[in-house]
Amino acid sequence: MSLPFKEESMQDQKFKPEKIRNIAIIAHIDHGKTTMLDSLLKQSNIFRDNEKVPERAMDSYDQEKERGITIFAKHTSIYFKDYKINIIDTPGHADFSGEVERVLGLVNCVLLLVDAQEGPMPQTRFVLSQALKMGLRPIVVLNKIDRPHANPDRALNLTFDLFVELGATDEQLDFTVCYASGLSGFATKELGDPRVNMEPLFELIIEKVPHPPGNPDLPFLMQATTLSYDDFVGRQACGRILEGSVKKGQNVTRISNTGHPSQHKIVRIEGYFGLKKTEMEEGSVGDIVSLSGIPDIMIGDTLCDPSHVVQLPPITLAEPTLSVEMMVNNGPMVGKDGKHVTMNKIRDRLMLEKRANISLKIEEVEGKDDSIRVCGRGELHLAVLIEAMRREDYEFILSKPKVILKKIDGADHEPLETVHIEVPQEFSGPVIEELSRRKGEMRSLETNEHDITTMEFLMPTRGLMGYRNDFMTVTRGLGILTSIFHSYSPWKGTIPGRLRGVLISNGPGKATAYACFSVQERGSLFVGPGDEVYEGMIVGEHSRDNDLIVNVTRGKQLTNVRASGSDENIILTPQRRFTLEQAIDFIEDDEQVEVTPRFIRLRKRFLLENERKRKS
Ligand SMILES: Nc1nc2c(ncn2[C@@H]2O[C@H](COP(=O)(O)OP(=O)(O)OP(=O)(O)O)[C@@H](O)[C@H]2O)c(=O)[nH]1
Ligand SMILES: [Mg+2]
Repeated sequence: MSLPFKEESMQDQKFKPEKIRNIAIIAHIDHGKTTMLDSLLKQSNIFRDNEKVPERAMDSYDQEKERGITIFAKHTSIYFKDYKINIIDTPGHADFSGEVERVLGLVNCVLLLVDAQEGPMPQTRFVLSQALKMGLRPIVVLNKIDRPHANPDRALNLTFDLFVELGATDEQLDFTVCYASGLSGFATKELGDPRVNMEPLFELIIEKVPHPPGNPDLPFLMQATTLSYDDFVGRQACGRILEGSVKKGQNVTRISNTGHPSQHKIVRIEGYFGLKKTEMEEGSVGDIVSLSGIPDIMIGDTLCDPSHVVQLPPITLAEPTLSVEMMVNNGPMVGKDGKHVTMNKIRDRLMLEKRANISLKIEEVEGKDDSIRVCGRGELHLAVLIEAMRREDYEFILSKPKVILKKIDGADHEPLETVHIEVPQEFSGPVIEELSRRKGEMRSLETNEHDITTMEFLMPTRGLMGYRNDFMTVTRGLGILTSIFHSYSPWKGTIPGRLRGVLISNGPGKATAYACFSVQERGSLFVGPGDEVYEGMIVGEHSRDNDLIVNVTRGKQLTNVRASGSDENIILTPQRRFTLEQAIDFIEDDEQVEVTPRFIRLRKRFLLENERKRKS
């Protein structure tokens, strides 16, 4: 059965709270949240026949498309029968768990997606524990049942065990289950039911998700949960209306986190119609809306009716675990590529980011005015911000990320992570060996009938840093590695770093094919002919454990007699080019990454300092 096409004007209709459903889709990374939303969007008939709907339509941010993962939680509204369903897509990568924590306050239920082949994974545990803590009763969706080795019964049993383990109440344990394939676009209430469309899931959402609480006759009340930015109206605050309603042009009071009140006029109210933002005249209780007109609004701020001022408790999130120092580029190539190179520019950009990206922390570095510390939830959390800044023409230097230590009973404690690994069995040996070297403790090991070995380790975040590149190489890209914060534990002692040294350029110039050819025997090169290098720049990885100073700019000596054909015979091995994360992952304490819009260069810190001393 196909539902009638919905007109955009539906958005303007007033929905009573009984006709609104607010729900978030949560899961481990890649378990199919965004793809499931594609099917829900398509089958709610909000697209015209000739309208092209992109794959993973909700992943609209450029880095989301490129990386194939969701980074920011985003909401949309779809319509089923006479109901309005506000659905929030959330990221599954552990580094963005702050996004999940934050949006759970908006919804009254979650769809917990579990890959029917893989079963629950570390991030399933995290997001489920958050949902249970909030008192929500999840609907469990065993997803990807079209996969050849899907085993929904096993996945369901493991999910049930996880609920028990996380201390679910009897009510929460009595969860509703459905089976689905977001990719094929069907959901069924029983495993054997005909696989037709998503309607069974739509019906479950209407039937099982409690409607939002709140009284339409009380004064307006809302909390800013997410921020967005619009070129015309500036900053927008998104949240669920907790009580009453709000009209365009109405005055509201904003209470900041510090309790400071200010008066504002609402200039625009927006909701969603599928992928489009649409304007509304009025927002009413239970609905999720974006409000414009409060220029300095911050996450967690309360918005309320001036006649009835209350302050809602602030939104708190788990602390960052990793920090990186961002410094002004003091290298010889400063300003050649990037436009914004001063500390003031960098600081302003970071402060702007902090407003919306609240699991980020920005700190001054004592005694250094050309440096600022950025703290986040993990390497990817930081890398997404750094990549965004690069694209906006910023240029700076990064130090090796450090874990953030906590003093507990006077002793230093460091973050530990649970690391979940899946590799073809033949690669398990080298993985185990390397993780043990990095102070990983194996918790479980299992090989299934398809020769896939699944392992779980508990290890210091520090030990995992720098391992991801290696893991991908060792497993030839076939391995899966995910990790999630576990706890703080007493400092585990020294962890050996990279096994190999680096090749360092002895001076400035352009790399030549001739010089690269002779240096490449020493290890693998990161630069190729024509690349500009400078003294102290890391141009390759040595094949031994010590660092080596090399000359990659040397030209061939001219002789009176031209040896025939000698230049043409040079065959260079392709250079290794780093992505931002790979570069950050690669460096050691005395090394740095130079980030510019077009280049990622590595350098040895002390050599540059020596050079400066010599010059001054
Ligand atoms: N076989 C099969 N593959 C699916 C299904 N749903 C999603 N996939 C695939 O799984 C991969 C991840 O899908 P996404 O929808 O991006 O997963 P996600 O949960 O949104 O991932 P994150 O946002 O990064 O956490 C993609 O390659 C999809 O094509 C499904 O029902 N069946
Ligand atoms: Mg996604």
